[in-house]
Amino acid sequence: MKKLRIYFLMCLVLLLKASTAVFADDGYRLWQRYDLIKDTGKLSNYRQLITQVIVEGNSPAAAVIKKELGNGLQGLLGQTPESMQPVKDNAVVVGTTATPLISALRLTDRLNKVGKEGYLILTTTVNGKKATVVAANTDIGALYGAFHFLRLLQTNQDISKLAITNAPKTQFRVLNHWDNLNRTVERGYAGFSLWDWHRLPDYIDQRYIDYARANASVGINGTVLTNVNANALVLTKPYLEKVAALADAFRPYGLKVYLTARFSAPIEIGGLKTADPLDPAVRAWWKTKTDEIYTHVPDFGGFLVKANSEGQPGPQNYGRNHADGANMMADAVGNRGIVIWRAFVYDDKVPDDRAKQAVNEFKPLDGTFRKNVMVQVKNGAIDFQPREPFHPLFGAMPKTPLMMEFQITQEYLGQGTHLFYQAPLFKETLDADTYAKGAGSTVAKVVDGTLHKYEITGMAGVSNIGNDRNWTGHHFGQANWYAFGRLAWDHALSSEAIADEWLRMTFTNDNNFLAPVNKMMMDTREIVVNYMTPLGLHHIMGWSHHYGPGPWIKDKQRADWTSVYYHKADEKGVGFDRTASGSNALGQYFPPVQKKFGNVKTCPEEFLLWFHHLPWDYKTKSGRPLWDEIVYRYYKGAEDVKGMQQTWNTQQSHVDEERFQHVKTFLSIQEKEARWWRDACVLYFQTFSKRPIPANLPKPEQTLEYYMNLDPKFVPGI
Ligand code: BDP
Repeated sequence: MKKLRIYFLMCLVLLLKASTAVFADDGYRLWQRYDLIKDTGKLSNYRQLITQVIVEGNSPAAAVIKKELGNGLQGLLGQTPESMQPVKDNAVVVGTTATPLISALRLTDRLNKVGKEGYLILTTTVNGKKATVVAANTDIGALYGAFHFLRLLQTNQDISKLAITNAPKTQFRVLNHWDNLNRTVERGYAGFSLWDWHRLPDYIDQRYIDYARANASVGINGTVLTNVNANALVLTKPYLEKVAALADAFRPYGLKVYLTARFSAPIEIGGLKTADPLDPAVRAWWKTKTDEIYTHVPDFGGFLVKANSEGQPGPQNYGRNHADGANMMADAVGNRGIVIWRAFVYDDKVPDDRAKQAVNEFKPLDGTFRKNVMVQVKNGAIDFQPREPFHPLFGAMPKTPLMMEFQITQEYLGQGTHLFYQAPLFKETLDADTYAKGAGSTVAKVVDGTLHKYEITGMAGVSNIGNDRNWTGHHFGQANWYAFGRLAWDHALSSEAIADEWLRMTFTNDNNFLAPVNKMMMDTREIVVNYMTPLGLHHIMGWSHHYGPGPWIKDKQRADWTSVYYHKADEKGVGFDRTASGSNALGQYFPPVQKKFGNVKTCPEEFLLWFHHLPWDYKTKSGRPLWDEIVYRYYKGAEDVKGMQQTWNTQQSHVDEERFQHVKTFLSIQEKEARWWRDACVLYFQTFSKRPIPANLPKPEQTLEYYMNLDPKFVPGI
């Protein structure tokens, strides 16, 4: 009897475990969840409008569309629409100009406007039957259209009268993985690299497919597999075979593979004595190597190169310039692909202002690059800070296509554990006006090619993806991957709209959840800036790993790797004078921008200390003296994280337990670390200002010495 009871108890435990497993959600499915639509009205409406799905074509991409729509609709509608012809009423027909049903619709004029990757989604008739049509010029366009259609259902939109014309605004929409061949990820906070080089090429992890699906669903069409601090080994035959296996897995999803090229590869793996880009043997080596790559990967995207930056080899080692280096590789690639040459350069001599170096080196080269070269420029001139003014190169190179580089991974934004929704940061840069051709010459117009009529255009995002089960470490990190893809496709989308889509697909369509959580996401930008680097402060994080505060960092081998170089705090005041009386980095912008940022009265307060060194008693817009304003912002930032926690805590009923607790725990880390930033920075700057922390604010929890002595070990990402 006793035995029986134990047996029953054990069964009960197992049953309970199984049922929580069903309801728990580890976030693996990202925004592609395809759970049964909860709103019963919508559900029955969708079921009526989608009784049949016909995907035309036999290509691998068409097979992917069939599978995705099959799984998606089965999940969302709870029933599988039939797929056999002839067309009946309430069909969804997906195809291209090359497939019979779609070509018979004579959509050529409209399709001519959407290019290779665009699509139409129309409520119309096919063979006299009422239908929803997803039409494109290519299979990949149709795939993007199919994902858009699924998104309409996932976000509970009206699909009864569709007339959508959609095409990407930039051509190359690329993730940059800073993944090393040993699977560590530079500045990666979500586990190890997805690429299991050791098991490749034989073992194709399902993750590769799901990665490609997720990218295709937001229109990302390229992936640089390896770190910009490159290892030449990836260009050797055994690795190229592995690269080819990944490229084969990604191809049906329209995702092309790119590699980083180490400039000294001809020496390291080619046995040459030099890597001089004007040396015929070096040029021949790159040509042969590139041809070899194309035998493995016929649609290889091209190379991404970091040269003469942070100790990486480059053409300057041989007295040549960036164009000499880029053009050599561009010639090797020819019309098969592109070379993306990074403008993130600075040498190791003490510079007058690191912010100026890219313009100094690249602007004179405008017009000297081959047609298939893009220069990839970080959003700001220093390095992915919580807030930076737009990079002065945008607008300054009318004859060279400039590709935007954003950092999706949160190196300077709380790394793996802080909730920071990046779309507002991306948008701030894209919407900034360069005045290159008068008012309205936004960075977005430079990047999408409309301002200077660039022939090729692109946007890159440094990936935040690793082998953590939920891909990005923080569940909300997924939103940044998503937002990058959506903005690379269409930079005119608003941050709120992107957050809304993502939240609906990732969590729920319930408005009681959407409104407060969307607001929380939107607020994170300002909150993080406040508790890390308010009022234009920048580059004051921990040494090398860049984790936590480190405004005291000084006396390192390079001045521009220290914090004191950037904040320049002294007894008189704080901030980097980049006006004509200082480094005059401001002189690199067009005159209206110079004028605006150069005058303390018109300089937006968020960039104040980026451009100006100001006395501690300088009166800020709030009426508070600068010192008090800095303190106020640090405290406000830290306090606002508590508000985020409160918002999240009220959402428990809308979120599965696993993700709810995960986010909750990470928010408590963020809250703790926001206080760490606040207290460490305020105490440090106080040693210069010699002013009190207003009495109504809580005292810092520890001494400055305590914070300065913190020395976290094995921080991920280095
Ligand atoms: C900095 C990172 C470093 C990268 C470098 C780059 O700290 O790890 O290698 O940028 O973009 O932000 O090349």
